[in-house]
Amino acid sequence: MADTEKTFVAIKPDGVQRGLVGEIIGRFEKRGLKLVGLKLLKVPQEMAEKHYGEHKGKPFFEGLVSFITSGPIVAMVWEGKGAIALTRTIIGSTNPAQAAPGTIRGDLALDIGRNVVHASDGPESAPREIGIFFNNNEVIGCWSRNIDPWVVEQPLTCASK
Ligand code: IDP
Ligand code: MG
Repeated sequence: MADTEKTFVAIKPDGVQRGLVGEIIGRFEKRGLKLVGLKLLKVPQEMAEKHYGEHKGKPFFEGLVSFITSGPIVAMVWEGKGAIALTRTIIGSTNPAQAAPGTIRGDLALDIGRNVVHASDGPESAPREIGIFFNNNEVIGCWSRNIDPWVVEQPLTCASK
């Protein structure tokens, strides 16, 4: 059974510009994930290069960094059972042309360079990316919702997290 995890998700500048913030946040909320961190920010150049460090040297790197720094993004931390893999499923394939209908990219995007959303791709990148965008005291990783028992059969209590 998958454990409760935290993962980093961002609505990229195209998603903010297109007025998709509410739509995108709503998809994670409705799935049952819990919002534990949220901010609107303009990403500084160095932060963008660090976040996308694994892509340095690739042909799309410069364009990607200039795109991600071009306007405000919505940075979020979502928590839930198996949240890291689940969030990747919810956003869909990197190239929206191949993303399944029902996914965020499959429903709301069509170009790989304007794919509206980011999500950490695994258990190493999730804490790394959360740490780039959030201080510890900005992640509220221990709040319980009354709906939790309606979302998971055995919700974790804060003490056991
Ligand atoms: P991911 O966002 O699904 O994790 P990555 O391979 O990590 O995909 O790539 C990071 C981002 O870089 C993508 O979301 C996309 O915005 C951009 N990107 C990746 N490959 C290309 C490409 O071939 N052309 C243009 N942009 C790309
Ligand atoms: Mg990635």
